[in-house]
Formats: sequence, structure tokens, C-alpha cells
Amino acid sequence: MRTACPYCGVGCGVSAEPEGRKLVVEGDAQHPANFGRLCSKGSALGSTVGLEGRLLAPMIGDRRVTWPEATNLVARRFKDAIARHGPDSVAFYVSGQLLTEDYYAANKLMKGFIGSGNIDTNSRLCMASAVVAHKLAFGADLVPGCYQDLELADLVVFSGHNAAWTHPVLFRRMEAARARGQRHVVIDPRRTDTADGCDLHLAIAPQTDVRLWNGLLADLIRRGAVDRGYVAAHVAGAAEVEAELAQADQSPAAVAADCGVPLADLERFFGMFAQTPRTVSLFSMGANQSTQGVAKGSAIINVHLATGRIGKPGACPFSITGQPNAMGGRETGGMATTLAGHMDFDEPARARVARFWGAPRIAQAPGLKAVDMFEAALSGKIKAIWVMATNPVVSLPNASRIRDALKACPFVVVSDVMAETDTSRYAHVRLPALAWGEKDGTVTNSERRISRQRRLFAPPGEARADWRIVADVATAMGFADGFGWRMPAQVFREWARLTAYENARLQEGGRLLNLGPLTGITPEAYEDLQPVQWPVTAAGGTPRLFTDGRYPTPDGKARMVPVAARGPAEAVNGAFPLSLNTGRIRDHWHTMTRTGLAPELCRHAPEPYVEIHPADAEPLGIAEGALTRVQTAQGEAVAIAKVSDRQRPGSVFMPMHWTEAFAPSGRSNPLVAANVDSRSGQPEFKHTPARVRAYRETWRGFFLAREGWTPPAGADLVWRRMPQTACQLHEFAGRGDGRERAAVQKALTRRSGDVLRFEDPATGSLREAWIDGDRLDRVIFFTTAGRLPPRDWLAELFEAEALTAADRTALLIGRPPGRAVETGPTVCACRNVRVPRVEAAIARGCATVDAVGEATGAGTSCGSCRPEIARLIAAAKEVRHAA
Ligand SMILES: Nc1nc2c(c(=O)[nH]1)N[C@H]1C(S)=C(S)[C@@H](COP(=O)(O)OP(=O)(O)OC[C@H]3O[C@@H](n4cnc5c(=O)[nH]c(N)nc54)[C@H](O)[C@@H]3O)O[C@H]1N2
Ligand SMILES: Nc1nc2c(c(=O)[nH]1)N[C@H]1C(S)=C(S)[C@@H](COP(=O)(O)OP(=O)(O)OC[C@H]3O[C@@H](n4cnc5c(=O)[nH]c(N)nc54)[C@H](O)[C@@H]3O)O[C@H]1N2
Ligand code: SF4
Ligand SMILES: [Mo]
Repeated sequence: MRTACPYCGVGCGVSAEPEGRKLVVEGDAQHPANFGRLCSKGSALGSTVGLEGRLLAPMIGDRRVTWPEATNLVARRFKDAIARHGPDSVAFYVSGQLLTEDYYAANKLMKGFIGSGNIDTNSRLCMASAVVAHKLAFGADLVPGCYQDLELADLVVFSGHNAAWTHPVLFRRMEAARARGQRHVVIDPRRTDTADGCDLHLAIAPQTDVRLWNGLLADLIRRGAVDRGYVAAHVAGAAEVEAELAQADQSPAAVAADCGVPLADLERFFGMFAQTPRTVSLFSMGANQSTQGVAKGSAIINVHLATGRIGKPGACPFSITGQPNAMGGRETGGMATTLAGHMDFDEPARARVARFWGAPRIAQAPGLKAVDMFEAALSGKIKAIWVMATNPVVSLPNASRIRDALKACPFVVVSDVMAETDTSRYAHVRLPALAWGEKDGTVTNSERRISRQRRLFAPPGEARADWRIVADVATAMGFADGFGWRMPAQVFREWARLTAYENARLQEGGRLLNLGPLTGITPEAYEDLQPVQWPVTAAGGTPRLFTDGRYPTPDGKARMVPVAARGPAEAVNGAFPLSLNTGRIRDHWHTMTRTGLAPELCRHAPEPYVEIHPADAEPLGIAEGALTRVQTAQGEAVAIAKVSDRQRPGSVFMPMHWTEAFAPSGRSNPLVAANVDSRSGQPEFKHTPARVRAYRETWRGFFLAREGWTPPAGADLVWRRMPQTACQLHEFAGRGDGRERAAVQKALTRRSGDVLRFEDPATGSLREAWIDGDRLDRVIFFTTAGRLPPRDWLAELFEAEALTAADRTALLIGRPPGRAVETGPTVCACRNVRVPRVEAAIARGCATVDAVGEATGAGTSCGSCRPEIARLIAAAKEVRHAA
């Protein structure tokens, strides 16, 4: 079966062979996004399709109910709220992980039938700034380029984009181009794996991108490197932009000083850019997630318009999408700020959409954007909210407030694939959705390519497709006429028809988002639909837009938009002197509801961390690996310190992934301020003023059990759960006195059964191993002053069918038999190769990444660990040098 990966916006094709509930996956060699490659997350899809933890029946509170009961309750409560408080008293919060069909159905119900604009998507946290920048520049939310441009380019600029980790398969394609002479410039305050080994890394001060890109444009103008001909024929607004640039000192020295980069590096960047017509500028969350998100996008696009580097092979500004179907949501109208099909709330678009839908009550105006939507729930304006395929209690900024908002909201519905998420705990009704591999539909990737996700398994339990859940509720609300679809192909066909509906030629105000030839698609053709890039014409897909220099604006010209450099919403200050940056790690996906099921994906970075420069850590007595408090005006978290000069002094970084279920005190988003870009509503996830302090635990321990545990109630602990192959490792530490420790111990220990126990009052150490028959059931270690033994050895004992006598002795003495085996963190998740094996290969003489790959397999699949292997080689060289 050929389908598409459910993770990032690269949109790789997957070839999957289901066997019962198991799955063997490979990259689809024919898919034009990946030509057979997959990254670590795609390769591990087989480990995430089990039914463990799934929600398989509708629930009202903790009561299992039938579908009609759940559907009727949701319909009744939404209708009641609308009758009493009007359509704007209800809201949907949806997700780029819905399929296009799901998105289309949810949007149609809210904007066409309920009659409110209150449907917004988590793409608000992700793509909203780029959407606004596109609309300002091109007249519509259009991504000009395609993946092939990334290979044809001679220069690729990564702006706030850690592609090596977040779009690994595309990054591999660009690395291959680099071997043929392509150059890479990375603009990111951190030295990421994308920056490792690039041609130039500009570690700019946080939030100085606009200054940098404006400085570049001014420099290009000074050099005469702008394309006056292109601008005269196809671009408006150049004079206004030049006037804006004149408001500040644009000399390279001034720009370099403000951006905090060496002048020589800045000049090199300017020179490279000026001399390379085939340039692609990728921009991602380092650009979008900012109170200057729209301005950053505009500043980048301005440079490309001024140089005519757009609509040509190997040249364009390229906003890359995060989620598998972030684009589908932007197309169908999942955002509160647009109506549907790239049509907004103005006339004649609104009347047209209403006519097409036969809508009884078309929304009059844009609805609430994500952050405002939850504020409205907190203040009591929203009486009923339905959350689909997103986990806002983890992923929205100022997350404690989101939890309060859901608590305050009289009626909360959550559609999810998992039974328990940090968000679903606050749901009055939980609706079981079909997961990847069970559902059927389409997604659009970063290059406007529509691909099919296909069903591989029979629907488990009573789970249903998201579009169908929406259609059932719509029907129960009395809107049967608009929602009578029986299969996703019918939803898709209706959607395709909307894109083509009254869609004139571009010159007459037509829309480029047009799936014309697919409007008559039959269920069979839908089944076989091959990946295709919109606009879809009789000739097929369209890889590249604006090749004729014509833009969908009234005068056919693109717009340059004047933007001024500003600081972030809140500057660092005496109380909070550091800038807290947040983002992704290589092997986890967002809130870990799926990647957290794959132990191989949990070993690269097993627990929450805070990366910090030695100059900031040392004065505070924070050493590598030490538990560290991170505090902001919003809240506090505790994470282990990664002390590293890959971080800029003055900035710290935390991954966004950990949740209540995995690390209640290690979550980033209770810390993040909810400052948003005034035009896009996108939060400034990349900057919150913060401070750090050593945690200084008085005791610590770990606990291995077959099941995952949450921390004992009432205890003030730093608790982290780390999935292992046959058990769950829980690490914890506390600052309380002996009584608190004793309470924790009591909660974890078993009441009955075989136990091996040892206590050493001198070091405050205790260990217990509980055995069930011949198998290990639980292991507990505590210490105040002593050392804790390696965990990997213990975790592996859970895999054994029966413990040997030697195992039992080792458990009793608390040390592994023979040499301590510490299998260590994972380097290569695809081939399951850990640090010690790579180090051993290097010690045996492997001096290149390829040699290590040949010896161990590491780095030979998706390649996203290659920068890390290179670092281990360099580190070994340094050690040998020093010796
Ligand atoms: N492994 C993995 N891959 C993913 C995801 C995942 O969860 N895990 N999620 C997907 C999704 S939804 C998304 S949106 C994408 C995101 O993909 P990326 O945007 O690549 O990911 P982030 O780590 O959020 O942020 C990118 C970089 O922005 C930098 N940055 C911070 N502040 C600034 C600044 O002021 N200026 C500049 N120029 N850079 C700055 C950060 O240091 C960080 O390295 O990834 C997708 N791919
Ligand atoms: N601090 C910080 N916070 C951030 C970011 C950051 O960089 N820093 N990035 C932001 C960005 S770019 C994004 S995209 C968001 C992502 O944040 P979220 O959208 O909250 O993260 P996910 O874990 O992907 O949530 C998806 C949910 O949908 C469920 N699910 C999976 N498949 C299906 C399905 O088919 N149907 C249904 N109904 N449910 C399903 C999953 O179990 C999970 O609960 O996080 C944002 N938050
Ligand atoms: S790069 Fe990885 S996560 Fe993204 S679509 Fe491809 S396989 Fe999936
Ligand atoms: Mo995202």
C-alpha cells in the first residue's frame, strides 16, 4: 500500500505492508517528495500503530456511551449555546494533522451552518505569520517554489529553520546538492545540526532577523544587485520600502552590531547573496513564531522580489510547513481569518461560498484566533469548544492558563486518537478518531503537493474518521442536507468543486488554488490519486508559481512591504536576563502522543533539557547534567542542563515536547509568554525573558516498572518517564526531607511478593527488586549521598523471560555482573546505534562519518544523525590531541 507519512510537511510517500496490526514500512521510491527515503520518525511508524493507549469508544466523562448518545449530546449542547448566546459563543480548535476532508467538513459546519468564524487551527502557532506575509506580497497565501528548487539552487539560506532535524528528508536532498557545490547559510541564534558544517552560520541575537534582511536589501541596492527590470514590470511598493530603509543606519557595521554577528561574516553573507542568482531562502519557526513574524516573512520576500529571484528554477522565498497538512488547513479555511478555498469574508467571495454551500447562515467576519479563543473560554464568552487533533494544554503558550480556560468552559469536546492526553483530561466528551493507517483522505505538503493517506488497517473499536464525526454532529444539529457524504472521495470532490467554483482566469480576479480537473473525480480515481501539485490544470500539476511574473493582485504585480526592525514584545531585564527559546528535537513529534510509544525514538534525548552557554551556567554553579530550574514571569520548569557553546550567551533553549504524562515539571509552555504578532496572531514561542537556577536536589532515585507511572500525588518531585523496550524508567529527585522520601518510597513499593532489598543508612541508599515468578516486576533505587547504578542493564533485565542466579546476585549488590554496560543514548534511531558503539568504532580507527556508518550502520538510513557522528569524531580527535 502506498500512503503518506503523518509527521512533517515534507510529506514523504510511504510504502507499507500491514500484517495484522503490525506494519513494515519503507520509503516510497516513486514519491516525488522523498524518492524512497524516510527519516527516523517515518521509519519508526511501525512501532506506533499498536492500540496501546488508544481511545476506542465515545466517552461522556468516564462513561462509555454509544455514538448516537455522544453525537446527540454534542449537537444539543452546541445548539443550546448558540440559541442562548449566539453563534460566536461556540468554537472549534482544529489541527494541521487533520486530513483535508476533515478540515473541509469542520470549516463548512462552523462558517457555513453555525454561522461563526470561530474555527482556528494550531497552524496559528505555526504558519500564520507566513500566511499573512504571502497574502501581503502575492495577494493570496501562495508558496511560490517546489522541492526541485532546493536542489537547483546554488545557495540555500535557512532562516530559523533546523531542517536537519525537522525536515530531515529534504535536508538530505540539499546535502546531496551541497556535495555538487551548493552552499548553505544558516541564520539561527543556536548552532544547530543544520548549522554544523554549513558554509556560514550567522548566530544572530534573538529576534534581529528583520534588521538583517533589511540590511541585506540595502546592501543589494548599494551594490546595484537588484533587478530593476523585474521590479519595474512586476513589483509595486519598492519606493516605499527604500524610504523605510532610509530611516535606519543600514551600514554593514551597524547591522552587524545590532544583530550581534561579526562584521566579516555579515559581509560574506551579503556578498554570497549578491553573487548568487539561484538562491532559495527557507524560513520556518525562527521566523514565524515571533511578534515580528509577519515582518520577518515580508523582509525575506522583499529581497527576493527586489532581485527577481522568484518564479525561476532554483530561486524563491520558501516558507516550509511543519505539519503534514498545515497546507490543507490553509486551503480549506481552517484558519479563523479566512473563509474557505482562499476566499475571505469580503464580497463577492462570501456570497459565492454561501451559494456553493447552500449555507443558511454564512459567517460575517473572521473569528477568534487561537490565543484569543482560549482567552474567551477563560472569560466565559465561549460556552462550548471542540478540540480536534491537537493538544493545546501542551502546545499553546502560557499553558497553565489554557488548562484554566478548559476548566472554565462549560462544555469541552475532544476528538483524539489517544484516550488520555493533557487536554482530554478536561473534556466532558471524548470522541475516538481513526489514526494514521486507519483513515483515508488527502494532505498537502510544503510544495503544494496533494497526496493520499490510505487506510492500511480496519477501524479499531468504534473509532471513526474525523470528517464523519463532524458530519454526524452537523446532521444531529439539523444540517443533514450539507453533510450527507458517505465516503471521503465525496468530500474531496465537493472540496475540489469549491476551488473551481466561479473561478475565472487570473486576469479577472481568479484564484490560483484550483483543483479544476479533479472536480469530477470518481471514487476509483480518488483511490488511485497520484501526488499532484496545485494549481491542477488539464496538463497536470504546477510545480512553480509566478513563472510569468504575474501575481493574483488587482494590478497583477507583487507587493514589497516596508518593515521596520523592532525588538521582541518583552525585552530581557534584570529579573529575567536570559532569552528562552523553544523548539523541536530530532526524534520526537510535538506532544509525544505517538513518538512516545516508540522506545527507539525516546533514547536520543531521553528527558527534558535546557541548553545553556557555559558563560551563563558557570557563575550559577550549573554543571552539565544538573537539574536546573528555568523560571519566567509565567511559570517554572525543571530540566537537566546541557552546558554547551552551541548556545548563544544570554539565550537558553528548551524542547517543546514533554507533557504531564512524561515529565510534569519539564514542560516548556507554562513558561512561554502569550505575546502574539498583532497581524497574524502567532505567538512568540522563540523568546520569553527567563532566568535559571541550580535545583540542588537533596535526594534522587529511579524506578523501573512494566507500566508507566505518574508521580505519587502530593509529592513535590522532579519526575520523568522514559519508555524502554520492555519497561518504563522513571527518574526522580526531590528537595524535601526524609519524610517526603519515605512517602514516595511507600507509594512505589509493592505490598506483597518476592523482594530483594538492601539499605545503607550511611549514604541514604535503598534498593528493592520485586520479582514475579521468574521475571523482574519492579526495581527501586534511592540515594541521598551515594551513586546510582547504570539503568540500561536493569532495563534490559525486564526483557529476560527468566532471571538467572547471576542476575539475582547482581540485583542484590546493585551492580551489573562484570563490566558495567551502559548502552548510552541513541545516536542513530533508524539503525538503533548508541553512543558507545560509535565511540568504539572511532577508537578502532573509523575517521569519517561514512566509515562509522560502514562499521556500525549509524547514519546510513535517513542520515539525520550524521552531524552528530561528525561531532563525536571531532571530539575524539580533540581528546587524542590533548593527550
Ligand atoms: N523532529 C521533528 N520534526 C518536526 C516536528 C517535530 O515535532 N519534531 N514538527 C514539525 C512542525 S509542526 C514544524 S512547525 C516544523 C518546525 O521546524 P523548525 O522551524 O525547523 O523547528 P524549531 O525547532 O521550532 O525552530 C527552528 C529554529 O529557529 C531558531 N530560532 C529561534 N529564535 C530565532 C530568531 O530570532 N531568529 C532566527 N533566525 N531563528 C531563531 C531556533 O533556535 C530553532 O533552531 O518542524 C516539523 N518537523
Ligand atoms: N514552546 C513551543 N510550543 C509550540 C511550538 C514551539 O516551537 N515551541 N510549536 C507550535 C507548533 S508549530 C505546532 S504545529 C504545535 C503542535 O502542537 P499540537 O498540535 O498540540 O501537538 P500534537 O502532539 O501533534 O497534537 C496532535 C494531537 O492529535 C492527536 N491525533 C493524532 N492523529 C489524529 C487524528 O487523525 N485525529 C484526531 N482527532 N486526533 C489525532 C494526537 O494524539 C495528539 O493528541 O505546537 C506549537 N507549540
Ligand atoms: S521527513 Fe520524516 S517525518 Fe517528515 S514526512 Fe518524511 S519521513 Fe515523515
Ligand atoms: Mo508546526
